[in-house]
Amino acid sequence: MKNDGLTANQLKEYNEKGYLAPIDILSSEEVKKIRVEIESIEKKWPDQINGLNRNNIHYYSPIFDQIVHNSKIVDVVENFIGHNILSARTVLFLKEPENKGFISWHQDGIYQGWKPYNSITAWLAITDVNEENGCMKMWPGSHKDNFKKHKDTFDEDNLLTRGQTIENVPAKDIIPIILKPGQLSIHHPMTVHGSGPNLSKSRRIGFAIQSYIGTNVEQILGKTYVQQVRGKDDFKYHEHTP
Ligand SMILES: O=C(O)CCC(=O)C(=O)O
Repeated sequence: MKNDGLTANQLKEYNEKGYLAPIDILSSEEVKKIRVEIESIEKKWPDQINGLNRNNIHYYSPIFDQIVHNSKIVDVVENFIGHNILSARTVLFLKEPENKGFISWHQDGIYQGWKPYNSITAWLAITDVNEENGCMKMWPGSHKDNFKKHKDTFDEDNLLTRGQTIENVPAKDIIPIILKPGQLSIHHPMTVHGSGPNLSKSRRIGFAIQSYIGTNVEQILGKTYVQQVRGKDDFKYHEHTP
């Protein structure tokens, strides 16, 4: 799928299913540089991108900052949330080889505290991402049905903080999001999704911008730090970081 402006069918697909993938963004050379950057950060500061430190790598790594501001990604996002765009936090989702870590079924928007739901999560594959290594899986159309009850399980292999999960997700409807390095998937804040463990012998790495939000979006649960990505912020609801 080429990202030279989304087609009417792609726009329709996102609106109907609550996600869109794959979208070509980075070349293999660009992806190689990101792998080198991750490995060099890990060498210099071994605990820097573990656990909670997987958050907001774009604040200290220029390469990740460039991804957040990548015009191809922002062009895609603009189709859905308008021209005045902020980025909130980012997460480097790194699953080590043969690791039990998984992400239970959830909707991003329920905990983000943003209203209106004018936001979108963008997830960039840094490695091949497939069913064996724990790709994301989506429940198409689930974004149309409001928020669902999340049960806290505190499962130790669950990479979500409270192991929160939606029960009774219909297995027959689930679609795996298979991506090549440099490809993007995007999803709506109410789309139910999750991901399985990495059963392969290599790392599975994805970089999620969680999320891009329209400047008209307010925070009702806590505080959001943002960067201006495109357009201007006439609302000034959030604290801007450099
Ligand atoms: O990387 C994963 O496996 C899941 C990521 C996710 O749930 C998200 O970006 O919303």
